[in-house]
Amino acid sequence: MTQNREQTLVLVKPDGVQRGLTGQILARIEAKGYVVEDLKMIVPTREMLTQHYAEHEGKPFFEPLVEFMSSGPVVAARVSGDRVIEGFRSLAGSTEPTTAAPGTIRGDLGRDWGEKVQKNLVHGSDSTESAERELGIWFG
Ligand code: RTP
Ligand code: MG
Repeated sequence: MTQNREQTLVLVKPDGVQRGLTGQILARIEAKGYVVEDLKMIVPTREMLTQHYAEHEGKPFFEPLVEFMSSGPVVAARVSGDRVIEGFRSLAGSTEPTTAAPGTIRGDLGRDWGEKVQKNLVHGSDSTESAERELGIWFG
């Protein structure tokens, strides 16, 4: 069988940390069989977030997103496993928590709070290129 061991960046966003869901979220990642290789809690700087969300610069939700993401501590994890990039995105569910499928992190634990930014609990890298770039930003 071909192995495709990858690493991805997972973030528990400020809403997830503030709601006390970090443990549950990490438990779901581990229960699926992925490995948490490194872990830290930080309040990200604007500069880090501008790099992290470079693809969204100029979009209407960019400013509120940076504001929200720097509003409190974020838990960053380097997670490994075969096809973990795709696998974690699937576990996280679609971006909008109101309609994310039940069974996913966003679908089970998230909802709409009537705000400008989708507070959707987690981030996961969306490609091998993004994962490499984002792990560099968060873990150096
Ligand atoms: P992420 O990058 O955080 O894993 O989420 P994603 O791929 O599902 O979503 P993406 O399109 O990359 O957007 C990044 C984050 O920006 C916030 N967002 N808010 N219109 C909105 O209110 C809006 N659109 C995007 C979300 O927090 C989203 O996860
Ligand atoms: Mg994204």
